[in-house]
Amino acid sequence: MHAWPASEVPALPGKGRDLQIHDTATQGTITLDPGPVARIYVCGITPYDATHIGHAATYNAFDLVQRVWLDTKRQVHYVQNVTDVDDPLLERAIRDGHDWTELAERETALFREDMTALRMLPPQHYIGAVEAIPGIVPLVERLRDTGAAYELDGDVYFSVESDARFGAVSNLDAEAMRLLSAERGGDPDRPGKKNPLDPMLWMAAREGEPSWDGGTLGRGRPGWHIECVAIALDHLGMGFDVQGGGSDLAFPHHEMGASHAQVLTGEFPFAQAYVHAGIVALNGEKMSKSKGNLVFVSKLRRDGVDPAAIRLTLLAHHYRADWEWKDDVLDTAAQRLGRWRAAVSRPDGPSADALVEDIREALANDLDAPAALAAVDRWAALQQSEGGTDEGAPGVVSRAVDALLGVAL
Ligand code: 5CA
Ligand code: ZN
Repeated sequence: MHAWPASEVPALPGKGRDLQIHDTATQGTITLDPGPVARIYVCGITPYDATHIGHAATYNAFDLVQRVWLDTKRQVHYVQNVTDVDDPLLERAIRDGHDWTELAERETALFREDMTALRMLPPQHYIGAVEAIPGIVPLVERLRDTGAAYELDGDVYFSVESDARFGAVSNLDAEAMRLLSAERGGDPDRPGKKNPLDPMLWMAAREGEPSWDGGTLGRGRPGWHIECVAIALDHLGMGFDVQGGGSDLAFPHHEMGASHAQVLTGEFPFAQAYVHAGIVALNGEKMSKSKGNLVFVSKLRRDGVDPAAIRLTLLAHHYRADWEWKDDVLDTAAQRLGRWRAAVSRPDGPSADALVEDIREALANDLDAPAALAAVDRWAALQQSEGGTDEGAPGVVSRAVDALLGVAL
């Protein structure tokens, strides 16, 4: 699949410092130490509805991770998937009388437009589940052949007991895992499973549903977790720096993915850090396609909202916080954008050297975007009240806000 066009990242004087980030697995802040090429996998959308603000907030967090790395003069190798075949997509296509492939293509195209408008850096590899199937099948066969997976009425399940480290990503107790498994695509109540938590790796072909050649597995389609594992191992390999997604992916998705990969390769860890963004709500409930309480990025754009204001709204919330979308969050961001644009449009201003370091420091400290915005606010206020004589300053601020926060002034 193709991704979307990259917006330019302006070069800044000096160099940023290494990223410290909260890791769900160790439940603490760790300093990442990527090589010259930092590696990140971010779980992509299931394209049965348009990009909403919750998605955008999560992708904003991982865009910041990359901007911090780029500012340390590293390259970034970024991989993202598209879950372009899965139960919710097929159910929605049937409900609306659409062809599921057309629905997936249409919503993925819209997602690309939204990401471009929001200046999110594109992945180098943007891979659909369907195109990953030839790589998934041998992994499932290998898990089955080594006894880490078993068949149940033609479907193939991963045995969580094959991984001594199972549970170490999300740190949940058995009861919490069981509840979340039922809520998030698992089938803990299906009779015949070795462990209720065991997730499906390969689903045998169902009447009326799409299916693919699965070699010795028979026709069918892949489970959700093995999809991301196959794509990540193919393009990044074990031990990549960051596995990212919203906090609803910690369990079961990232837990199962780590187990699949660790059992497959005998290596540890799958990812150095498991990083999870908070959940955006609307009217007191998680914004979600299944509930339908959504604010779409594309709708806001059609209504004439500046994408930079949408991005500033996301940045105004710490990525780990759960927050609620309200009408005034966008007004506040639009006003801030107006103040910043006025401040950088003057020919000179107060020195920006300290500001660039403040933004760098804020972001390197567990992506504290609100602190970065506060620093720019202070510079803009000083520009407004006292001005300054540094002729390069407005340009430096403009470039720093673009390079580090993805906002074009
Ligand atoms: N295709 C899978 C990942 S492999 C999936 O979860 N797709 S999704 O479309 O449901 O979500 C895409 C990303 O947006 C995930 O990281 C998810 O955690 C995040 N996300 C979904 N809803 C919200 C929300 N309300 N707030 C914050 N992030 C969200
Ligand atoms: Zn995923």
